[in-house]
Amino acid sequence: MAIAHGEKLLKYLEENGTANSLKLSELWNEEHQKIVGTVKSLLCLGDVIEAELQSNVKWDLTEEGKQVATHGSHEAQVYNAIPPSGSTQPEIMAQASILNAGFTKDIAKVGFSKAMSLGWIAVDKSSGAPKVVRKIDSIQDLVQEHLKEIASGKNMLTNELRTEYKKRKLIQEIVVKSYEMKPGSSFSTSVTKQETDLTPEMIASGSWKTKEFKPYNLNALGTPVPRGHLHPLMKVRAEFRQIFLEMGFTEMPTNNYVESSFWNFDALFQPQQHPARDAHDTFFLADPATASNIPSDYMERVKNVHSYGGYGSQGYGYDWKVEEAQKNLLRTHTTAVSARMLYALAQGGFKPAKYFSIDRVFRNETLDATHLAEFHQIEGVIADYGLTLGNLIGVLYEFFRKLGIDKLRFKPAYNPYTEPSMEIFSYHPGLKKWVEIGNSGIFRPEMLLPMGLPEDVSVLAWGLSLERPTMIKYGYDNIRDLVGPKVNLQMVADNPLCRLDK
Ligand code: FB9
Repeated sequence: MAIAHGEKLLKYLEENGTANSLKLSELWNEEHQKIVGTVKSLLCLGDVIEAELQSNVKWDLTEEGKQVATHGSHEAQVYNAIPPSGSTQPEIMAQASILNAGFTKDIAKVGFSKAMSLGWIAVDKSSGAPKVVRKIDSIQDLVQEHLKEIASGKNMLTNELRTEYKKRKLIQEIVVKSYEMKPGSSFSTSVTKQETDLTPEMIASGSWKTKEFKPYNLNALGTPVPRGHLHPLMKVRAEFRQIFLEMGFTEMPTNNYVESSFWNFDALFQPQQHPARDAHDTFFLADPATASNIPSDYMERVKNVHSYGGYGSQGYGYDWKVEEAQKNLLRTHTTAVSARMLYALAQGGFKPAKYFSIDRVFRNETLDATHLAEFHQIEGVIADYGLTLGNLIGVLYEFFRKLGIDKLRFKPAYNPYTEPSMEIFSYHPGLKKWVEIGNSGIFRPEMLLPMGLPEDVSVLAWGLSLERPTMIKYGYDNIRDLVGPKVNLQMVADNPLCRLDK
């Protein structure tokens, strides 16, 4: 099968030694893409030719520039719109604008001031109403001449003119890719395209006997099969889930974004006047506004510990209100789920347990490049007899070691529901500084004992976000490039697998 322009190109190469696809398309008055197709077909035949892809920057006309090259510059069109006797400015503007078709800019506005500055026109106020008149009998429209030269492939512009025309959006830089060719080691001027299919007709007619068939390319990759892809957040979630499972943790059921204030705050000994419980920080639900399924005996113990103390605590000494506890909200942390799980653990005989959760939480906070009104919280919880802060630190070292982090520092912190509490820091070699990577603590007795947990049981817990490590892992600076309505969904397919500890 012949290759279009194939033998013509080979003969040109034999006579000239080299060839450029762009120059051939101009020489043969043929579309450049067709010449490129010929080059690619010849390259498939083996070493018949050698071709190197080149990128050249050239100047070309914008759509506006093409209009000016055809109809004249804005200033020339305003000049030509003025009759020998002169005219009023509104008449000129109206007439020049009539010529607007195809121009992206208003000719009159651009042209009038340019023609004035060139001294082609003037406003005559000597006789009553101001009139626009020509100051010279004829003009040379250099802009149009220069643009016609550029359109024809010449580029004689000075840097100053190029800058001016670029500023007026009449010309633009374009990158032109072309193939630079020379004869290959198996060069020949007569080639035929190898057949890629053995057809029934070839077999019936016997024509296959005289045809050349393209050898199988056994290195060719298979066609990618369209399939689903995990979002980077879900890839990283799977990695964290694996780490928890390897450490013997059980995943908590987090399939309730809507939570009562009781489980989200009161059960955690977070006082009802705490600022985090304000609508500025929390999304409260209008419907259903109130929760009704809170265990009444447990709620009574929570009320008492808030108002009067107990279990060695003095409490907060305020009038605790059930209505406040019944307000429904979007959970602000997965620690609400941890509270439910620990309460359940206390019913029917305590046994040590290790739980984890990774799911969405919602906070009515100021949005910025790294914070949205929702994020995924990762939380680990360990309930056992006689656990200490040393155990918590040891578990944190093991957990973060599995993420490839072995340098940790701990800073005393405050959480309403843990005492002591620690912020967790890790040294970031890239940023050359210590960065916060999470928070942790030991749940307070005022939280655990009203649940019914034995007095010698202590519960360790820590948390971090899923978005922060994902942004670091995949190199995102803005959270909106990772989640939200403006995300380029192709990134879901393009992003590689995640290996947190590598
Ligand atoms: O994730 C956070 N930082 C982080 C985590 C990992 C990381 O790299 C990975 C290892 C490779 C890099 C950074 N932070 C917590 C710290 C900051 O990003 C912070 O600015 C944002 N925090 C969120 C909350 O902010 C409103 C991250 C989120 C967070 C903070 C605290 C907890 C959970 C999530 C908690 C808790 C907790 C404490 C005690 C008991 C139970 C739960």
